Amino acid sequence: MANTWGYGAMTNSLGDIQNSKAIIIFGANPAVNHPVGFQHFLKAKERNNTKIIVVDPRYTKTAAKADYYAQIRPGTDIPFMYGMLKIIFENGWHDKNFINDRVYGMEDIMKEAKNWPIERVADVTGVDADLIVQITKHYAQNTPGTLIWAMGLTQHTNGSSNTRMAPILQLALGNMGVEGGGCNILRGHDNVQGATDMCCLSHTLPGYYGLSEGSWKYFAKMWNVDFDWLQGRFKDPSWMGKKGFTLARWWAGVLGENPGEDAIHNAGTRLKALFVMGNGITSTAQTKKVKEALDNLDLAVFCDPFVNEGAIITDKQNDVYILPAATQFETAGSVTATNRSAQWRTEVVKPMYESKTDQDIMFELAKKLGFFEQLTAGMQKGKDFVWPDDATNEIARTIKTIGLTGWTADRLKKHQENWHMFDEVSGRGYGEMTGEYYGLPWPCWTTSHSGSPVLYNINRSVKEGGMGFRNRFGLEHDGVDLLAGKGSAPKDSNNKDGYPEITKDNIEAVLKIKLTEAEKSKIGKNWKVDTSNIIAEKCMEAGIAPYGNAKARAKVWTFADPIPKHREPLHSPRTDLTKEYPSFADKKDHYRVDTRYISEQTKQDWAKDFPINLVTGRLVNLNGAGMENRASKYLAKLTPEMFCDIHPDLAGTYGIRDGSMMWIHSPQGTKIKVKAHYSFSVSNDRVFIPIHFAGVMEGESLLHKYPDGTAPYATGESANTVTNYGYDIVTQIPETKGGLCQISRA
Ligand SMILES: Nc1nc2c(c(=O)[nH]1)N[C@H]1C(S)=C(S)[C@@H](COP(=O)(O)OP(=O)(O)OC[C@H]3O[C@@H](n4cnc5c(=O)[nH]c(N)nc54)[C@H](O)[C@@H]3O)O[C@H]1N2
Ligand SMILES: Nc1nc2c(c(=O)[nH]1)N[C@H]1C(S)=C(S)[C@@H](COP(=O)(O)OP(=O)(O)OC[C@H]3O[C@@H](n4cnc5c(=O)[nH]c(N)nc54)[C@H](O)[C@@H]3O)O[C@H]1N2
Ligand SMILES: [Mo]
Repeated sequence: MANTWGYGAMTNSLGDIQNSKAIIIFGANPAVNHPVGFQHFLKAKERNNTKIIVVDPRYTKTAAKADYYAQIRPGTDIPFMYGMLKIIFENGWHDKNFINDRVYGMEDIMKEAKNWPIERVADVTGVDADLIVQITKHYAQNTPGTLIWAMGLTQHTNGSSNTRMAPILQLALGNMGVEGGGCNILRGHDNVQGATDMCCLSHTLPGYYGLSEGSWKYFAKMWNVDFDWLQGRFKDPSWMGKKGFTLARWWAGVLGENPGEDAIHNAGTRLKALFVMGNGITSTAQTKKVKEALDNLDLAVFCDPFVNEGAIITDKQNDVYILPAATQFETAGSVTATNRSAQWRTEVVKPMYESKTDQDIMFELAKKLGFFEQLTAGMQKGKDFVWPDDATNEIARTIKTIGLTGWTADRLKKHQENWHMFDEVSGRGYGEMTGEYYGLPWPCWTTSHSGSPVLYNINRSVKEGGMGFRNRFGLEHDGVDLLAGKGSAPKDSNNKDGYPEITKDNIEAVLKIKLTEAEKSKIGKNWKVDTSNIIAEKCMEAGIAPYGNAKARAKVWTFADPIPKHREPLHSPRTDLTKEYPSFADKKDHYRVDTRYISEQTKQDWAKDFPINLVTGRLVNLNGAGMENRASKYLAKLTPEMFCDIHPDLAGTYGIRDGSMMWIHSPQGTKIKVKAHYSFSVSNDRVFIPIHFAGVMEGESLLHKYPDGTAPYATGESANTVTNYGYDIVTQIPETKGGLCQISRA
């Protein structure tokens, strides 16, 4: 499914959490959203007495299993982590050798941490100073500790800073590259990691190759198509290198042709058609804008096993199509799990009734549009390709950046057939599978490589999954060496120190080898485009990671904030703090749409009219936009209607009774009508609403719009009708975890 809201990948794995001495969770609720994976957390607790720390604005089911729980104000995780770092640095609990040898820019973090004395952190985050001290002490003194995050960190205007801050905390403690440590980011959808790696994104090619002409040419070669033909598909060559619209704001592409708010930069044209494959659409922030955009399309197509509620919320009458897509059980192929490991799937049943698999729908479309031949030319046998094997093998041949060379269809199938031959904690294979880790977690550098269960682990040889940090941003910056320090290369390496990424020109010097003339004539320019695989093979023999051995960057000099800085959400309940910690400057042409930051934040005193924090999140019985599960009688029955968790004290102030209806009003002037659920899981300055409902819009039922017999068992207002404007400065993820609202009796 083409959904890429998650950010990053697990450095370790779910099983490896059993090796952790401490677990700290920021903005994730695995007891509800990853209940199978959560068993590993509980096993760590039972077996090793591992303590669980939960930082979340509401008391969740995960918090109920925690030893320490901090009820943080939404959008203030950076101050919380700087508060921890200040205590860590002052007590000398940081890992000085690790920082010295393997981290760039930590001095700047130390400097910024000084600005966060505990009283200030307590004031900004709303968490007691004593509790922060206790949490820090426990976490710093019980290593290795693992740091978990999910959507509570990413869905903010400064979400990308959050997701840099968390690894910095781990780097400071030397918690990276070790079993039981790492940043374990709990990914979302089934195969969302695979969708990200294949770059169902608008700003990169598959495997995170950039949009440079060099990358396009490499892909043209691997896809077996003419570069000029590819380039000819764009209005002019310059558009080939530009980022596209994002899922979060495609609607602006339809509406934004008029200059003003959300003005677009799209080669002088608006978007006219929308093709949706595996997204619920009502899950997009600002659903009323989404509706307006749907209404204004020339053509809307939804490929979905269920009635996509995008087709329900629109008033568009003509040229709206729902194509019956088959489900995952009716197709086969490789998918990628949250820990970077692959899984092969077999078809359980043939596509039922008139449904077709997603790939067949895409093939049919490509035929009608006249480029089926080019679309499939990369698969070895051209027209007679075998699906999905040849597609998987094409990926293995092409994607070097994250090391998918070893992911051939045959190897992945063998792993599927031998599930029982792997250890649940380490992923290590037995018997016939000896020498391989389950699912060959990437990077899997060659067709005989073991896979890499723990990223950045220098205590293993590269052949067995060891590696340093990637050398990606040059050899030095401002005179500071960016390569890893002396003696900090992976085990059993020809080269004991830091080294650059491997190229045709430096391979002999770095690996301390001699290539034959025949090898020299075949080898590619660098490890990322070496289709001969000679670089990777030679690297394995020499114990060298093809991508180099560098320092992790705590400072990213090209970002708006080179080191993570606290910035209040666009709509913050603390107007006093928005002056001290203002948002970013407005950003023109951010994925083709002008995006407001400071101008929105300062437009008015939002907190005066909208004094309550709006927190959104998930329920265990429903998924995403929810149609899939609300169409199930039994799952729908568990939460038959849309509701709002509200503290009785807050509800009382507004005269809202438990079980009565209430309105939630947003700063954009939208509103939803939902049932009040009294709950002590939220404090009296915030409310919580689940994201899984649709079928009611601003108090009005849309039930009459479902095709006969397709209405789900539960309908309700979409949370996203009232989630606020606000988009991450790097990724454009909506600020769906940091808005404001006002409430009233209905
Ligand atoms: N049952 C079920 N499971 C799912 C899904 C589902 O819909 N239903 N969806 C899947 C998908 S796509 C994803 S991405 C994952 C998401 O998994 P999670 O990220 O765990 O999901 P959420 O419940 O959206 O958010 C997690 C927590 O973040 C908290 N939070 C909100 N704002 C902040 C903040 O500013 N700081 C901090 N520290 N916490 C904050 C919320 O209160 C919430 O408890 O779940 C996956 N699993
Ligand atoms: N306010 C707020 N909004 C959020 C979030 C939040 O925390 N708060 N979370 C965000 C996140 S992380 C995510 S991932 C999104 C989730 O939002 P969506 O991605 O919209 O969620 P799903 O309901 O899982 O959508 C998947 C759709 O694909 C269909 N489908 C299932 N299997 C197949 C298949 O094999 N082929 C095809 N073609 N279709 C299939 C389903 O029927 C469904 O309609 O919501 C985002 N929106
Ligand atoms: Mo997600």
